Amino acid sequence: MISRAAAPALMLLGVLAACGPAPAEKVAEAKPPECPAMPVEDYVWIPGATFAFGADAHLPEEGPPRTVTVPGFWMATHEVTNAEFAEFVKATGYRTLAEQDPPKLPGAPPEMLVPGSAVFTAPTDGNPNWWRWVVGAEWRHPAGPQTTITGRSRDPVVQVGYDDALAFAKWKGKTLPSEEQWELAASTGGADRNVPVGKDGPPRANYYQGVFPVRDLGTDGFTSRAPVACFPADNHGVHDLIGNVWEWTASAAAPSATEERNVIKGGSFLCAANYCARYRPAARQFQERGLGTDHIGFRLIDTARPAPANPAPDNRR
Ligand SMILES: [Ca+2]
Repeated sequence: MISRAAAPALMLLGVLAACGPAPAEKVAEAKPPECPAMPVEDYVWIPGATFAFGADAHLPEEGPPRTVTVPGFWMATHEVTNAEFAEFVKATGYRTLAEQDPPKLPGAPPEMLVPGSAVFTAPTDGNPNWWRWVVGAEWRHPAGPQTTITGRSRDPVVQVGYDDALAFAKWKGKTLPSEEQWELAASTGGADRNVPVGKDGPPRANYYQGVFPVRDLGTDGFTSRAPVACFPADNHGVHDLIGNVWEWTASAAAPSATEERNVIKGGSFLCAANYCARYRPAARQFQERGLGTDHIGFRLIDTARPAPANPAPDNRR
């Protein structure tokens, strides 16, 4: 795998430093809402189905729809948390990609030759970039050395590359969902195909209310990651498939100029109606395997566990 080559290259290409010269507005931080207790079940059965993968495509890479058949499987009810990832690191001594020196690319700025990762920052008058390479950003310090996960053990782990997610999955004896498995779960779980609000209006997922990237109103209670399973479960009992953090899937995408890529699904707290709107089951993005960010995490599936004795009938759409 060509791992950390992507980040310096992307910075040089300007991909991580996207457009958007508008100044950021300060939004008062409200006290985050209390979250309900964690789900009782770690995994729930997602009945198999033949369904329209890529239905309701809004963007070119999402369509055209095609019929796929996915057997049933067990899916984690929540995204992998900082606490869970910390157990893994404590047990194995694992070091994530963001903690390792990136490859030395000719012409890369010196600050990119030391460990770091990509961090979202609302643009300002002085710096119009959305994504910045932050030295020292890694899973324990998601937005850089001055930030911490202390007190955030229930937040989804971020700043993990694809191989980091795979290593965790292997340690747990589990795996990552394919894109088709993920989309089956989201679409049959009742995820809305539009903005994720309930009938009476309140947000049903952690996404971005307001005009991205300048003003996140935080109507849903969070202007960054939310603790996992703080928002209501879907029909299957799965939380946060939509919003909170993007989730790695095991499905490969066409490689970029610099690195292999995989599909990520679900959108994140940065998805707004005026911009990416990728909080839909069919939405997908392609992410360099070696590049975690502060809005990409993952969840596991268990393919070794037998199907329940009396599973619900297959979903049909
Ligand atoms: Ca939010």
